[in-house]
Amino acid sequence: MSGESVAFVHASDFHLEQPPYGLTEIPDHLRQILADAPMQAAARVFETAILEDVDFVLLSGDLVDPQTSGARALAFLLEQFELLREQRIAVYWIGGQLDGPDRWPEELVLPDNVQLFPRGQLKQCLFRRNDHPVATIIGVSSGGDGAVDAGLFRIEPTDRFTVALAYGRTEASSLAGYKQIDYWALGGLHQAKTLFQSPQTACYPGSPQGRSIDEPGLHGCTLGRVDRGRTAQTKFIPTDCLRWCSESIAMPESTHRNDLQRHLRGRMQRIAAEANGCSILMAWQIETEGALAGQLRGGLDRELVDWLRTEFGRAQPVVWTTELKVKSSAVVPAESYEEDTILGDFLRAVRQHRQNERMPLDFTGYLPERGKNRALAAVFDTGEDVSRLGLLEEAAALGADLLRGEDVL
Ligand SMILES: [Mn+2]
Repeated sequence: MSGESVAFVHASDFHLEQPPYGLTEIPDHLRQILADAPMQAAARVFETAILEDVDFVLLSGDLVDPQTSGARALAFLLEQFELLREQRIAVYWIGGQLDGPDRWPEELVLPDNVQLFPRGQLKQCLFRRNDHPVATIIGVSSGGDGAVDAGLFRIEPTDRFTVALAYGRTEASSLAGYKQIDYWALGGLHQAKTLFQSPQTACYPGSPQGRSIDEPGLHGCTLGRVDRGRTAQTKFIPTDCLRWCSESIAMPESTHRNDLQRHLRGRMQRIAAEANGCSILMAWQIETEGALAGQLRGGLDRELVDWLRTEFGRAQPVVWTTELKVKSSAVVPAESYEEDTILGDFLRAVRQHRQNERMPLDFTGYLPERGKNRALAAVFDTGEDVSRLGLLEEAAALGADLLRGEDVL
């Protein structure tokens, strides 16, 4: 490609059908922000492409589930593609789990600047400038099994800058042998991840908008430029309008609540200053023992959440506290497990669940009738051992706090 420069934006996993989730309470002033966040973030991706005057946009799957998103999201995508067409920006799009070519409604005709790649077999496109081929773009929509089939990407070597669009899990070692491919535009991960960089690059840009506390921190897209040779210089561009954060602070057990508040205020001021206009959803964890742990579990936690929300939750930028949890390492004393009390019964039940991993944690009995077979039930379906053990540990500590001193039934 000797001397030709190329610029592009790479993004994936818009998930326009999925609003942010996992908040137990949603204040009125955040409703609209939450509802609009996925589309706003995607709009910023396209804005970036136009402002940076790129040649093409690479979209690596899971932009939208056409079956559940509703018409607004589909109309939005078409509108954005049209804006890019007006600017003569090409779009190369591979389908992921949700947005394969067979799932896109036939009657919604894509503008002619958009190339949606087929499933199952690699397709090769040439990006031309003034009729002169400048870059090769190859890609394939996901076969649905969630992994990149690297074997599909063998092509004849050329001297042009070459991009491969692929969706799903993969590793650096699976892609490193493909010397012909300069930039792997990967999709399917919601957190950004670079597998390798320079001279060749393989990266997942992540979703432009985090959806829950499991997708914390900055979200955005990747801006790439190739000036000389075939190596892309990349830059992460934040696009999220709502950011999930969590912080943990350790406090000695003798800490007075005023000192804890002063500490929290200082951290919140710093978080607000660094938010850069983005709304922040903040989860706190206080690591402490003894007296302070007792006070927090006994209602101070709720008071602090209310105070943090009043002080920072309605300011500009919004820093909304989603939760404040207490974590103490103090173990429940061994003799409590042998007590002939309600606490003893409770702790023995917890211990049984801890020792026998196959014993299901069945919470369905505590769910309202309507939630039993639905989304709410899925939340309690604890698949991972890590969360199971953590949950049981927390249950034991909470039980020891609340049940101590109760007699036998
Ligand atoms: Mn996804």
